[in-house]
Amino acid sequence: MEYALVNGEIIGRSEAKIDVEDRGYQFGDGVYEVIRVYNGKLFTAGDHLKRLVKSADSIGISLPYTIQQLTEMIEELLSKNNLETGNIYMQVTRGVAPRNHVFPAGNVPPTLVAYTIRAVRPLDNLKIGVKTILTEDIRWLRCDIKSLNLLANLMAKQKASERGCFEAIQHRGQDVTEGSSSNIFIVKDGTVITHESNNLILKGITKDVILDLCGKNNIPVIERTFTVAELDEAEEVFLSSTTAEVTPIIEINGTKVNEGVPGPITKKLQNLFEKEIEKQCGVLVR
Ligand code: DCS
Repeated sequence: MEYALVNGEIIGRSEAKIDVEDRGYQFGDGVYEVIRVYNGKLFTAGDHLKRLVKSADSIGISLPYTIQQLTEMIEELLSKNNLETGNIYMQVTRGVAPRNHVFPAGNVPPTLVAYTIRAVRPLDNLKIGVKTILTEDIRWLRCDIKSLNLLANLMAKQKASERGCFEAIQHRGQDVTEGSSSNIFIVKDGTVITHESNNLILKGITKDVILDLCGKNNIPVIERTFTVAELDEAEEVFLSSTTAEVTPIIEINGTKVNEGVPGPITKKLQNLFEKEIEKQCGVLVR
């Protein structure tokens, strides 16, 4: 039997019920996280939970649990579900109230839901790389909040999928922002470049691990906005996310990057990233 966490209680997943007037369901009025699990252990969970609290705070939802309590609850969930390799999906909404755009008055408790998803590592993508398209970023101006409102991201990803591609790289005018569900990196003159973490992108936990790994391993790195022209001319391009790790990008809008093979700096970072996973979660089965 699979279990889910609903408002602090672990119950059978099929018993979990959400009210039709839950504001997450009606308005997308909430925030979420996806946390990776390797060898039955949480990877970078503290950072994800901190970001969850920060996202919630920034839309005026205060979580009735500490990070310690949240950690204990999801650890219990993954052990009850015997999750070895996969993801924990977690979301918090502003709770249940009669439908009204205005936030409910009084002490409406937020709804907290978490469940587990079995998912092996994307080994083919990691080895071969993925194809992408470019698309205009039509999202709002608070992309730093991990909001449940993902329509623009879904539309971008769907467009990529219909063209046989894995990801859509978004740009605002001439500036590249991020993927529909990932951060984007280029390598130019041997330097790794990725968009600075401001309101236009999500400050990826994987991105931060990569920046840290670059720093510790003498790989030149800079956080700054880069243009579509720089993307087109890049020596290497890769994306990062909790589920995609460090994935090489080998094609953009039908044009090959680095002759269609993962580049040396991307491969080095993949290696360092795997070592980081192993440091936190134990040896990976390859
Ligand atoms: N940018 C966007 C828009 C994202 O949705 C994500 C992650 C990222 C960047 C990368 O952030 P992390 O490194 O912290 O994962 N999206 C999650 C999602 O919706 N599914 O998997 C990861």
